[in-house]
Amino acid sequence: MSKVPAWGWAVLVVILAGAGAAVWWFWPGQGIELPEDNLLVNADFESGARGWSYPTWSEHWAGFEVDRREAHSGRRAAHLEVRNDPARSTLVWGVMQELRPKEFPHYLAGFYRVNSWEQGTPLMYLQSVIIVWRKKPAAGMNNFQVRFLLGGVAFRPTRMENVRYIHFSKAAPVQGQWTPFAVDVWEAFQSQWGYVPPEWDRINVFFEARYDEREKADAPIRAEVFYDDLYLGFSLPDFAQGLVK
Ligand SMILES: [Ca+2]
Repeated sequence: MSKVPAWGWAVLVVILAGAGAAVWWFWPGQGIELPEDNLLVNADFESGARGWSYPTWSEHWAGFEVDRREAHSGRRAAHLEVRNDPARSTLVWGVMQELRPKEFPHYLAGFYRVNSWEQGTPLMYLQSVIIVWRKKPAAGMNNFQVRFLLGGVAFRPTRMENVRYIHFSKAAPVQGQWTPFAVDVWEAFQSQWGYVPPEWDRINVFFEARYDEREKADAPIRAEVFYDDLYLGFSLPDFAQGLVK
């Protein structure tokens, strides 16, 4: 039986480590496991924009890209390139899905990443929004919402009858790293509206970067924002343990 020299084992270890790294790099969706009951389609953006949209009819919306600039899992993430538009005092970048689940989702979670953040105006922030569309309008409202503030603003950005806010963070967004967030949607609707919605026509969920009420004299705005591995469902993802607001 021939004896393998020590350098032989060292070479083998280097080869196996390289192969492992290659698998990690090329295998889509690596890096995170989201619960299987996720209501969101293509939550890791590895299938591009499939399942995601935004309110194209709204003059306040600028949309999104899915690209390979950054990725929390796999190779792709939603990319929001926030830029000042002098013609619009309010502008939103983001991704949206429209859902008709049988039960009201319990947890919302995911990851954002901010690579630059030049806050040229006070109301510039990240948020996730859940809109519940009623089957029939009540109290003059055809929908009611909870908006989860993820960073950039320490107070309520707007005052609208059908909107309530929960702060996940009042600080400026964390820069240069993927940052997890998680909220208890049932608790949010219970505390803000007095009940967990028992029925709905449909539910919209948004993940946004935006500015509001920008004055023409305000400093320029620039930000690079990414979202990846988003979750809306009935289980608390492993990464979200201890994070929930
Ligand atoms: Ca991804």
